[in-house]
Amino acid sequence: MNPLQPDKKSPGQGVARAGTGLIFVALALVAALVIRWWQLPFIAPHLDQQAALLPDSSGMDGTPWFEDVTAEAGIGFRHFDSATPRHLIHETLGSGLAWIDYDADGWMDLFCVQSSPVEGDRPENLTSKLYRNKGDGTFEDVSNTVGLSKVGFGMGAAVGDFDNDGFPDILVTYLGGLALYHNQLGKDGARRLVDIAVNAGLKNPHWGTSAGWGDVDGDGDLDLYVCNYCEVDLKNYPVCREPRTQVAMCCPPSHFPAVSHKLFRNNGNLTFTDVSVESGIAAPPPAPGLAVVLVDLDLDGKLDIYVANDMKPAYLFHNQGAGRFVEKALVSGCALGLDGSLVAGMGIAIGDVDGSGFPSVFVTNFEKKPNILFLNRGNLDFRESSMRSGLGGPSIPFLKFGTEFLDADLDGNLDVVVANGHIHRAAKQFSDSDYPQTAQFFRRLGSAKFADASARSGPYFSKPMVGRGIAVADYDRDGLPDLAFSHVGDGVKLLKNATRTPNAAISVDLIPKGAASPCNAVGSRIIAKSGATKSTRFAVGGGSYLSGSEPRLVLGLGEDSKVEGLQIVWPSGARQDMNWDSMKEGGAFRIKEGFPPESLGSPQKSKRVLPHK
Ligand SMILES: [Ca+2]
Ligand SMILES: [Ca+2]
Ligand SMILES: [Ca+2]
Ligand SMILES: [Ca+2]
Repeated sequence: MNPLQPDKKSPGQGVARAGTGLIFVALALVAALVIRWWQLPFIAPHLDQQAALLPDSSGMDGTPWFEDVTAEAGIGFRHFDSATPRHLIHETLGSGLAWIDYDADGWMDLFCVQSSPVEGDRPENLTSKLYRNKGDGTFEDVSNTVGLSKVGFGMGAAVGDFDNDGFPDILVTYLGGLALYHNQLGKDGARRLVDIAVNAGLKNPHWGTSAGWGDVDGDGDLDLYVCNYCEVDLKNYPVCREPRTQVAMCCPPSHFPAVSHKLFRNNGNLTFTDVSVESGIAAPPPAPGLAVVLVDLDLDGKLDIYVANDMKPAYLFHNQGAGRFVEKALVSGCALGLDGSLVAGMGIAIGDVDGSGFPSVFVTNFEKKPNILFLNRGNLDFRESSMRSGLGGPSIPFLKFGTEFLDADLDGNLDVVVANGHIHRAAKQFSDSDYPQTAQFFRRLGSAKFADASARSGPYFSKPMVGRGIAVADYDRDGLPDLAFSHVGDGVKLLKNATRTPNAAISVDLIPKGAASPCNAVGSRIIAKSGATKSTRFAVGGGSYLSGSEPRLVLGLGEDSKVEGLQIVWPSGARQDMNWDSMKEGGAFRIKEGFPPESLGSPQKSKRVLPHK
């Protein structure tokens, strides 16, 4: 039949055929719905559905709420933007920040890493900055007093008391070198941060990014891991363009060779030895590393190292004892992301999110790909749970960097915060995303289940910025953990946690035998038992992206604490049961290994000011 000829069949037949068509459409719809329904448990709930799971409020009923207090706190740091028409890959990675109580007065001070032009002269005023916490909600710039005069293309910061004198020291990574700021007492009685990297034998002529401290050989002092990104020859820098639009952009790291990362053993006499080769760190294929965490992943008492690499398999360095490592990420199921795809690993957070007592690993990822949650089942067996957990789906449109777990409302469940921002300044010209992006806050609802609560966590989370680093600390000591973010070419932001909650918390500074600072508790953990369930907090080295959080461990007790007992596991493996009755009202404590807790006072709930309307 000629399809153009009018249909000669009766109108009745036409109706019947139309009816059949409708039935087909209806059947297809039903089938689609059935498939959709069948898939539902495997699909992250839509944003609105997730919001519906949360109490309806803006921090008024105890849901987490953060206020930007940067200006009134006096944090005036602004990151130098190294952008040039060359679109160098360096120009987009940003710099980090770290909390350090450099004067050991109990108030966390803030160290902000500064960048510079990638090539050519470096203006003298581009030093990193240290802001001393005055204890009244404000900070003062003490960069000159402590002697921060070094300029360079600064990347990451890691805090540790490597000489065990009770005063935290700080390692800063640069393009082409390291600074090791040894915290010393000046003649005038004030603290000085003196760069001793050269005399200490810390040599890394590569492009260091994130770094982390931890005692990997069990001799009582902190050793140092430094990630290296890639080796770029600035004289022969290629031109990279977005394939479809030909818009110029920075080249991906795959254009450049990578080098092995560095492990430095602390010799205990203010010097270090490069043990990258003999430790096994240099054994796997070199990869562009962006984040590292030192944590005992299998709880065998020896500190392991997990490294997020950019579009290369992650490293899991399993500690065999005496600081010798075997790389096991692939066989452990934590090297690759969804469906075995490569992860553009940017940042790492560690936490027990399912009450298993094991540290699970959360890794941030590129845009159009989800953040990855690896649930830790013990014995180095990881299960990828990105979409099921609710952390994956809502993250897909964003390009993700720094991240931390924190119990923002002290309900006993770890929440997650993530900094976002594209790497391409012209992203808008070839993508449906933009260079500045909004950060995200995920609230934990149950065992390894989270909901995107960004829209109701404070104004910062709806303001697009080029986010990179995140560091957590309770800077005002009201018991609620606060946040600091770094951004490319923009100010650092200090976010005060202004959640209205009567929840109490235990916060502990752990000081292992032979150590003098809680910075050296890496490898310790506290376990709160309530009935058959337990809740664990881990002291880790490194984490986030180019940034360092305070070493204090916070355990929220919720409205109706069911905690029955608290046990500390020290890096030595020694277990110490605490007298729970002396701690059950909450508060801040210093616990030295083998001794009962010393109270540092109750968190000042009265300081939980409630400025939000
Ligand atoms: Ca301080
Ligand atoms: Ca020190
Ligand atoms: Ca050591
Ligand atoms: Ca606080």
